[in-house]
Amino acid sequence: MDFGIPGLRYQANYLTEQEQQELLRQVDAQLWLTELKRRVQHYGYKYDYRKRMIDYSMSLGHLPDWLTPIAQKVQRDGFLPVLADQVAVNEYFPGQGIGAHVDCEPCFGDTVVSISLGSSCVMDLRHVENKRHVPILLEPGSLLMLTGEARYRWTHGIIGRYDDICDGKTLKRGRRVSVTLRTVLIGVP
Ligand SMILES: O=C(O)CCC(=O)C(=O)O
Repeated sequence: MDFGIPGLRYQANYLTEQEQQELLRQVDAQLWLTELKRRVQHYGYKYDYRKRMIDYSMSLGHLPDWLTPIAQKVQRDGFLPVLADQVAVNEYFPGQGIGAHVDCEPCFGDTVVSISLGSSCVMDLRHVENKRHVPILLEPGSLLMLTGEARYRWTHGIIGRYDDICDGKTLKRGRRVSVTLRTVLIGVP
């Protein structure tokens, strides 16, 4: 699907039903961090949301075995040029969202990939200068890739709502879990 945003790719049904269920099962077997309003998990490196930074002291080691196949698949399918070394899992219950932001520029590489599990939701993309707004329905099992202009010149965010209106239909939100894969940029210590 073409949303007219250079550097954005949306791939519906990137994961099969079975792959989605298995990934969600693994996510739900792990510990959650509760420092934000929504629960998160970090792998590879912890990310400091307040300072918007990452350094070597935040290394958590290699990605766990259960995440490696999905990181390899994303690289193999050409959505990330190298293997992701940082993964953030976000959990959203109906009413929860994430503020509009551009992923930390000095922290993460040129390409960011997010896989949706559970419920659908609408993500809002907004051009940082001309404020053009493009809502995108993220369906379960889909993959969103942001690179270049989409990564740096557009914010992305999710309004904390209980339902989304899409093509005139009201879509009730359920629990959504996203798995965001990135590469960390760190200068030589
Ligand atoms: O939930 C998502 O798909 C996006 C997550 C995100 O933007 C982030 O972790 O920075």
